[in-house]
Amino acid sequence: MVVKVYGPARAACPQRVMACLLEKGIEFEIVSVDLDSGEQKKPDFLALQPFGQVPVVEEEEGFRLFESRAIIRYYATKHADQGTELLGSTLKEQALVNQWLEVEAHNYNEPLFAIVLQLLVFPSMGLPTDPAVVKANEARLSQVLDVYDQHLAKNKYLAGQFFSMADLSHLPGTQHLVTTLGMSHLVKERQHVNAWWEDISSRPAWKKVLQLVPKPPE
Ligand SMILES: N[C@@H](CCC(=O)N[C@@H](CS)C(=O)NCC(=O)O)C(=O)O
Repeated sequence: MVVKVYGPARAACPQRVMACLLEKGIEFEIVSVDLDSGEQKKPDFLALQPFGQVPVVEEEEGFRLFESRAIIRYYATKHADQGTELLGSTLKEQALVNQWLEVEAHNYNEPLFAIVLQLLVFPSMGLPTDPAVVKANEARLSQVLDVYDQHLAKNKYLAGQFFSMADLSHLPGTQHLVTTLGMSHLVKERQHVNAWWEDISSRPAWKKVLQLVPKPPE
């Protein structure tokens, strides 16, 4: 089975899916969607994803799914017996994995995405950024990371002592935070968050995702 992943490899949400497929050892091909020209809002793509966003995955027999976190849950479950175990092995572990996946989607990603919009998306569209919005969301994210730091002082990974899709889901956003957003201090100044980030970002699957991102022209 070769899974088609619609989305540029540089975009965070498709990267979440690619990291999962690589951890699970599932073969995939990237079908590029040109977000800069708005291809995702054109009828052909809207037929795949009615909200006009990437990623979408498509299996050979035609099954399609969108929403990156739904996709990683699906493949972690469908292929539970191959590759890295991402779900947790008991009901309680699975509940904790889902809890932290929700925390990532809401508490963590929301302020982070607001900063991405201000510092990356708006400038690329020629729109002004609002430093007050950046500052307010940096403060929100900082408070979230304080909670993470306390939690990770007692737990190697978010759901306990095992790497899971909850940790994996943080990879694309945190990569932006420490590189393109220039906010690596938010990670580095927190001992336990920093150790966790060093650990999860050095996983071979994540390194491979980063290798798939086309380099910007010199
Ligand atoms: N909740 C969705 C969010 C999807 C999303 O925001 N995708 C972005 C790329 S990371 C996108 O398609 N941006 C272009 C647009 O919204 O027009 C998911 O996790 O899949």
